[in-house]
Amino acid sequence: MAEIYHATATAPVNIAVIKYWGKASTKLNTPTNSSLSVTLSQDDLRTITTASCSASFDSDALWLNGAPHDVSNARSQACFAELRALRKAKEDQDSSLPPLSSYKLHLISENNFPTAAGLASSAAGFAAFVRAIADLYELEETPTQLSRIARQGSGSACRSLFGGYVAWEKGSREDGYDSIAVQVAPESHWPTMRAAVLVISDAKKGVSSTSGMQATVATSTLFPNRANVIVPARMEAMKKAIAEKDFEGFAELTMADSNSFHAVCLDTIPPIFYMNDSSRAAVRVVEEINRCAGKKVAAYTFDAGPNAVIYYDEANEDLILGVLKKATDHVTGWSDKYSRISPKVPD
Ligand code: 2P0
Repeated sequence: MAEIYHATATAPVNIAVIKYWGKASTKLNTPTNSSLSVTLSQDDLRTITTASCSASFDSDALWLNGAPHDVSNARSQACFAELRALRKAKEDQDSSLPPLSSYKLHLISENNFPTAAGLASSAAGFAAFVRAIADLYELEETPTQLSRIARQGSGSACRSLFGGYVAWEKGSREDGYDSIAVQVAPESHWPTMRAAVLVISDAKKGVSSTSGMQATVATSTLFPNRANVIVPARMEAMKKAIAEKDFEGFAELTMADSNSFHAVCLDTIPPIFYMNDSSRAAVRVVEEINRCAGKKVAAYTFDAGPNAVIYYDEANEDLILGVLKKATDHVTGWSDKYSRISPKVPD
């Protein structure tokens, strides 16, 4: 029986505070604008993936939460090809290495997301996919170098190779080589940041991110201003707010950018609705918390679905979670479950 080589890796979920929405190149999976996210704790939300390879395997294969998944798509194939090329270069330099680059790969992947979380999993999924194969191949590439590969699997995945506060710089090269993720600050820089995930629906989203963003780029008249003017300025302002641990600045930018993203979705033809009445109730509750506090102590953000992620500082936890808990009794459509998630991950 041929030897089986394997390695296991985990990757966390990230939630963007400056949103990625729009592709410059669908082939390279490069974005129209840079984005910035906070990585959540692996204790709460993560994908764990075991990659194995062997001369005895017949084909590349992936099992996700126990079910077989197709890997013939261009995105998975791009990740396999790039990682194999890096391994092959190592083997060419050192003939004592086993020829893993020529073996088929098997991937077994599990999410530990709370069943009703309804959170996007492609970011953690492709980050763990790339990390596990890189570990199996004993690649020495840095997380930023690997982010270039994960980006081709799913854009937001490039940010899940880091903990803390992470920017995906859109890059300017034709070949996408400089469209990569970098850590803006480690988690330890601002360790009191917290996030609550308010589950509104765990249903699969109606419009996929990929088709939604392509429709927005093609039809929204608001979109060019967002991508070319608004977001570049917000990226700089957000990096400054994080550097200075300025929660009010962070909150203002986070909420404004979520609203801007959902506005360009509404401006798409036909319009895309990710937020619903229960999402909007969450916005009103956060606005009310901030009004009563006399300053911004909570910041909502919504991705391509109705669930709210609410960032706050640990110092205000009792206030924020207390109000959210009370509100869940009155707002139709909110699950009584919400997760308090710490963005703490090892750096
Ligand atoms: C983000 N989203 O920055 C934004 C905000 C959704 C809303 O990244 O086509 O699944 O795989 O590159 O990464 C979702 O898009 O899209 C996303 P693909 P992805 O987190």
